[in-house]
Amino acid sequence: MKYVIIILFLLSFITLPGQRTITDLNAHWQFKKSPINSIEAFSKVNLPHTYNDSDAFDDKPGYYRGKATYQKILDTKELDKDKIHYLRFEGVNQIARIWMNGQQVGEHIGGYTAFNLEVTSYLSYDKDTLLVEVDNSHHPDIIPLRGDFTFYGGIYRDVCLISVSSCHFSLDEYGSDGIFIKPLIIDKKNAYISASGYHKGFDSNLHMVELMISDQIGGPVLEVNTSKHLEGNWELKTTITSPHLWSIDDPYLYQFKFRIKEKASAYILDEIIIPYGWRDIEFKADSGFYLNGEYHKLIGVNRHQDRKGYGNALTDDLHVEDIQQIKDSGFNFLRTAHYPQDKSILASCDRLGIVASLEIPLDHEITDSPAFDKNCKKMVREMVYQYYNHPSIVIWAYMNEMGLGKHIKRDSLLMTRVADLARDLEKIIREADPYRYTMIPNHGIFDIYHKFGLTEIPMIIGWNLYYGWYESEFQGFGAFVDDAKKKVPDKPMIITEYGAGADPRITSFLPQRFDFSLDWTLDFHQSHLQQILQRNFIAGSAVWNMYDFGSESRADAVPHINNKGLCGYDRHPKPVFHLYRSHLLQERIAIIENLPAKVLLNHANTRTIPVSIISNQEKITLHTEKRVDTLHTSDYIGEYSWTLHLGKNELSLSNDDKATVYGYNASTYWEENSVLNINFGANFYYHPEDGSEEWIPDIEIPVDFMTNHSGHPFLPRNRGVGSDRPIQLTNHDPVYQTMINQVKSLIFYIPNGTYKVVMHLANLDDSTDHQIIFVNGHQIPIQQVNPFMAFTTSATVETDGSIKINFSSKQNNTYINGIQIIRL
Ligand code: GCB
Ligand code: CA
Repeated sequence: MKYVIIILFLLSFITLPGQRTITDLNAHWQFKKSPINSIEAFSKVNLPHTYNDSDAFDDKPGYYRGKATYQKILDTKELDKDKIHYLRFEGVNQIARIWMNGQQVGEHIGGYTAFNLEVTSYLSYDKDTLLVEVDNSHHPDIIPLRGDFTFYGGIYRDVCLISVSSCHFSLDEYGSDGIFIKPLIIDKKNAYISASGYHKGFDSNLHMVELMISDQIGGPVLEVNTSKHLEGNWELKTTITSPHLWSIDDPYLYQFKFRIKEKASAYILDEIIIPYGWRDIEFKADSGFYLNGEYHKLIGVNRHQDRKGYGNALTDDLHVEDIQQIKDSGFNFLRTAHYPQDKSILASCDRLGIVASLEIPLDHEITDSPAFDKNCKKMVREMVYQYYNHPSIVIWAYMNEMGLGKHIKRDSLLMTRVADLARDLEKIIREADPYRYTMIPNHGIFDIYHKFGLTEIPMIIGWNLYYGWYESEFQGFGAFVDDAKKKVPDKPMIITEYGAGADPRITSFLPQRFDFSLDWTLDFHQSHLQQILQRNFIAGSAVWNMYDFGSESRADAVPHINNKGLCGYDRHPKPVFHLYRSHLLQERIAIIENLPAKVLLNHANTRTIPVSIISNQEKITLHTEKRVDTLHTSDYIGEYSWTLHLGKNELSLSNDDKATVYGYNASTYWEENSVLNINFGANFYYHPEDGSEEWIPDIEIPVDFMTNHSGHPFLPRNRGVGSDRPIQLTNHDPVYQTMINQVKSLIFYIPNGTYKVVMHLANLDDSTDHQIIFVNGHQIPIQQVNPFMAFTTSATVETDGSIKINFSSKQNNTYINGIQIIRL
């Protein structure tokens, strides 16, 4: 086996004469998480690779932000000595310094764009040692300085070696193809083609540039060529009649084959193939987005590039999978969150028909230094040049929420600086690409952006709005955008972000803001989608976010994760994902959600339970055990919340799609179950990821099953339930992040038998003092522990009809986070 691999490896370096060859360099690297000259031993890795895939998720605050070293021995014996050789790195976060055989070849700043480095003169054509020192330390001159996402370090996108003839399309233009196809005016009959670019080693007496266009199935369309060139530039112009246009529903791509040929022999010296689609785009301030003259409401998502188990080091198949899922859900718009993403993402948008917006990672903060500006300007150029030929891209954006945390008076100098930088970046983009739109996404404080001109400088204004999450009311959204529109009537508007957090493990029949329940996000998105659809001046919107993503410093229900995804960090859809599908897709969808929730019924044996049903059907029939309910939708998205009255013998609900709610009669609970988990201070059900028994919120337990004397839910914040701090020594943070305090006693009415009572504790509150707990009169020891650290203590008891737990402390600041009762 080894033998075969070596042969393949050698073969891969044997280049064809003439055309460029591209050799994959992802395999067999040596890695150490320390600087180049450290004595630490190397370990083996393959690319793409990050060194923060685990430390950005552990209990220890922070993650390694520093230098790391990658080394690879290149076997270059078979490499063509007549060619010119470039290394291409698609993404290294965030500074890369490259050495070949001990000599420094170059450096690249910025973690989200590609770069090429010529290495020809460094090669020995035998064995060459390639060393890359990567540094993801905070650097005041390199963006992002701040942001709600993890800045994973590493060579996290692909690396290859490109070998070209001495006459070739330039590889020195900001990491681009060196070819730029301009989407010139299209009328339905003609597309005017203008392609230009840079070449190296070109002699107009000997060489020519040729463009062959073929259609999607390879049929020839036209051919043009030129020998003219001016200081390394070339340009080709032609017209094509009756072009098949690129659109969302029919993303038709032509194939543009660019060649440099020897005139005399027609010998091909270099060739680049670019899939390209013609489309005409227009944003109107009043009525939104037009593609080839046809109106489209853009309904889309943001996407971050990391995924569970991988950090940001995803292979292309995983990137492409995401875009396929986005398209399959009916979305037609993508904002690549806060930075340019892998080329395979944009290639997929081209191929599948998704309109895209790209952005440089200038988020929240700037540094007042020439080096900072210089880096931002270079990144903007790299973005525009590298992604120029993607028909799916319609917007270049270049800063996000620069007014966050700023005060209109106190920070006026700083905001003026931001606006100056915005003007510079805007100018660079418009000069480099006058065929697309520009945008600045702002957060929901209108005045600070308007005052300093950030609503005037770009062609489109983006708003990131969180009404019903950081702000209290859903309806605040409509009020904000209506007001903003009145104040800036002549600019197109896009909702660049809106979203609410949901832990995939949490459901609630009484959803509240900041409880991280899946149910609250259903209410949130139902309202927002409606408000967006009602307003024609909103050209488009992008949910924050399609997927949960890593944000190391976050301490929500799932620490280190931003949970605003429609799908989880593992890409598993949450219920709210189906809400969008039901609106966007024509096909019938009916999903009943609410993870299995064990509803305890009191002795009256009836209860009202809201059930979340998502469907685009007008009528849905539900078969419960004893009856058939017909439910009617009342509006165009599909009303999704019905109320079912569970009666005595109607404890389980099912329909063709899924069974979801189970009822249990309190008086017979212990005949059918052996474990009861209660989460105190919570309004939500917690379903552990490992599939173990769910935790029922104490407020869902009927009083004839359990009574609580004087315990109050702990509500430390002005929003949500429980603590927003991560809890150490457990993965079940939602159990410990909520508690009741000042509790005197809890009484469980329970059949006679032997039970183990396990108390789950984590002190969330400074005022809570040392407490003593008695279970059926027996004192059980409680250690004094650090706050925010989970621990349990237990007692086994024989009961005669009840378990009584008494709490006492000197200052009556007793507390309990969770209790398990296990029948032995
Ligand atoms: C924002 C930011 C984004 C955050 C998001 C949130 O406005 O632009 O980076 O992740 O809010 O979830 O708070
Ligand atoms: Ca709790």
